[in-house]
Amino acid sequence: MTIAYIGLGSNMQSPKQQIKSAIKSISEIPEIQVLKVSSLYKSKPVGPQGQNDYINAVIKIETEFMPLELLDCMQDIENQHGRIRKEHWGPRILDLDILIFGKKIIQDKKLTIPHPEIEKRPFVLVPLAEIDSNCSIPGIGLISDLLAVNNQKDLELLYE
Ligand code: A4P
Ligand code: MG
Repeated sequence: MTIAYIGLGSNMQSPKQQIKSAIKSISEIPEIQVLKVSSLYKSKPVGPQGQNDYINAVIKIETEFMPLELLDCMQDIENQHGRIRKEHWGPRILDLDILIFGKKIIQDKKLTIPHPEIEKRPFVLVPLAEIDSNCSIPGIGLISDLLAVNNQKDLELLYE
C-alpha cells in the first residue's frame, strides 16, 4: 500500500460539484481508500487568461495501485466527468493530478512525480498543507518551506 496525494481542479460546469463528485468516484474505487479531504479553494487561472476561476482541492489516499495504474484510474474518472483534452493549461471540467506517490520520483513520458508544477502553485500547496502540515515532497522539500516563498493572497478558502 502506498500513500499518495491527488490534486483536483475544475473551472467548468459547476466546478464545486465536479470536485465533490470526483472525490465520491475516487472513494468508490476498491483499490483506493480516501484518508483526508481538504477544503475547496478558489483562485484565478494560472496560464491562459480569459477562462473562469478555478476550484481546487487535495486529497490524501492509500492505494494498492502502481503509479501508472493510478494514472489510468484518474484519467478514467476525468473522462467519466466529460473531460475533453484541448489546450494545455486550458479550461477543464475535471483535472486529477497525482501530486505525490509515496517516496517515488518518476520521470516517465506519461507520468512525472512529484507533479512538476507543485512547488510553484499555492492552489496545490495550501490544501496539501491543510491536510498534512508536515508533508515532505520527495526531491523538493518540506511543505512549510515551500509555502513560505509562495504568495497566497489570491487564494480564497470556501466554507462549504
Ligand atoms: N502527466 C504527467 N505527470 C502527471 C501527474 N503527476 N499526474 C501526464 C497526472 N498526469 C500527469 O495532462 C496531460 C498529461 O500529463 C496526461 O496525459 C498524463 O500522461 P492533462 O491533464 O491532459 O492536461 P494538461 O493541461 O496538458 O496538463 P496538466 O498537467 O493537467 O496541467 P496542470 O499543470 O495541472 O495545469 N489555475 C488554477 N488556478 N488552478 C488549476 O487547477 N490548472 C491548470 C492545469 C492551469 N491553471 C490552473 C489550474
Ligand atoms: Mg492533469
